[in-house]
Amino acid sequence: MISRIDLRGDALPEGPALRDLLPRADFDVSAALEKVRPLCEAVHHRGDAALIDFAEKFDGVRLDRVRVPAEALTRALEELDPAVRAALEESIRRARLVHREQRRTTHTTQVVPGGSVTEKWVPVERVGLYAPGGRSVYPSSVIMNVVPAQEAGVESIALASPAQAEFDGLPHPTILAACALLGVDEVYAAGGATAVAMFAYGTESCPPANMVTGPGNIWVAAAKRYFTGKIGIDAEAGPTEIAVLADDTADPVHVASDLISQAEHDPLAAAVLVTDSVALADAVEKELEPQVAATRHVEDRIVPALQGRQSAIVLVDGVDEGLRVVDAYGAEHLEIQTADAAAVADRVKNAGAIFIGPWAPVSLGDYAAGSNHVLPTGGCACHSSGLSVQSFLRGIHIVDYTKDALAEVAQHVVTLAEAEDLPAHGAAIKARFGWKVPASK
Ligand code: HSO
Ligand code: ZN
Repeated sequence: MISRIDLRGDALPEGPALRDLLPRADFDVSAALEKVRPLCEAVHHRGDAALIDFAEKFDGVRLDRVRVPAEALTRALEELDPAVRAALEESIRRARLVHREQRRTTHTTQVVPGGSVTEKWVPVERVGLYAPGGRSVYPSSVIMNVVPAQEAGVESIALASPAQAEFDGLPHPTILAACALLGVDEVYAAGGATAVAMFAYGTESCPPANMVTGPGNIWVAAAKRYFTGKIGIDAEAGPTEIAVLADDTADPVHVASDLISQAEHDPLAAAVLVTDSVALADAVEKELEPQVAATRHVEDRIVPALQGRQSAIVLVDGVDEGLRVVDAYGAEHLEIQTADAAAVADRVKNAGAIFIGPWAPVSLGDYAAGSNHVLPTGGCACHSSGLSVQSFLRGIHIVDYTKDALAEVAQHVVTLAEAEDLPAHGAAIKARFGWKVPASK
């Protein structure tokens, strides 16, 4: 069901070579880029008419408008299963608790008397959030995108999700209900790359956005790349990944169930167990069979995900070596199921989110820990973080210097300008002091 990679003894290389030995999905966004270009340009030139044609082609339903009417949002909330409503509300409440504390405050640094730099945090004005609606319909992802944007103070929030033929061309009703719960009333039935294009270019019914965030398939990732530079994006999210660093104290039933939980997302999802215990590796492998047999989405997602080259059990000599492996891998989600799990977690350098011990499975984080589940995949955790309030803020530096404060550093500025062969930069300083630059202190 799952392959093994033995990195015990001399098989564990030093340095960057380790990364090449670790399993990873093929997720070639550049190849998809050429395919999304014509879709994006059709939306640019034909606006809503193109979105309506694409919904017919890809989602099999002819829309009479792209914007979801307010009554449909109200109705979706009224008809929502009360248990689902209660769970969504609790998820929102916890996410708000965590994200509210991420707010940045304006800070002024007094560099010299009379000279200060203030960093002011300003929310992006308008964001477009994307919620997938094909293989996956994730109202939880609506929460994970909307809450940080709202807590950042974004004034204009729009959401797009694919038209569903079985719901008269509206997005999935649970997506609509989640929007209604969150107070998002601007919702569009648009899917994949064309939804990203709608936000990037704007159409008759949807004003353009400054930023697009949200998970999606390879076409969404390719469209985000197509518009990079024109609009802000969160990340080109790839297939979900879980890595578990475990020793012989871990419960194989828990480890197997957590690996399967993320394999359930996609045939390209990755499940990686890193352990120094052959007994645990054997027990987890044994445990996978009955657990996989007892769930859904087996043949189309879980089995190909576990059998794919992106998933493996990696054997190492000890927890220290395991830490080197998980740092080289940079998992989207990393569980630590070892003795002293918190201390081990503290030593991890690269991961999108870390889950400590037996009572913090990734599923908890996916829905109701309060943490965000939009996290860097494909090793991007080595340089990027997950979605947060910070993702929707811009820090603007405000420079405020008096004449004396400028005089104090004027000569240094002129010297550096000359060193860079940019005399006009120096002249902009000299002109303020009658062309005689005061000596720097
Ligand atoms: N594990 C996914 C998020 C998700 N799980 C949504 C369930 N629903 C990526 O972090
Ligand atoms: Zn998940």
